[in-house]
Amino acid sequence: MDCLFCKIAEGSIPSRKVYEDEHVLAFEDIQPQAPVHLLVIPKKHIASLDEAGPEDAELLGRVALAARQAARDAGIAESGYRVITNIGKDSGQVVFHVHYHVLGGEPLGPLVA
Ligand code: IU
Repeated sequence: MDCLFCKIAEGSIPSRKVYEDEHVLAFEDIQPQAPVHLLVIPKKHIASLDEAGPEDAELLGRVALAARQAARDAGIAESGYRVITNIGKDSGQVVFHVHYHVLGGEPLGPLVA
């Protein structure tokens, strides 16, 4: 499987990790779109949220809670932050391994202007 985020999850490609447990990894986005821009991924390969099945429910809950924890650890939880996931090409998804973007550290504009 030639998947960049699988390689980051297994450690064969380095990343700036901010959270890791048995199932989930969070790391800094290489092209941050906000003062804090983290990516939170399951270590299991799932191409997008649309590809997830009922068997992934607990894992995706872990990803959501890891996003919350990473935001707290980054110091952006009190002022607020955004968690988003792109699904498919019209959304702008370019890496086909499900990931939640955690954005914050400044007031964020509306999602659609
Ligand atoms: P998207 O939702 O698939 O569009 O987001 C992919 C993100 O992955 C994007 O914000 C990139 O900056 C980020 N990224 C990264 O952090 N490290 C990489 O080596 C590559 C992309 I390629």
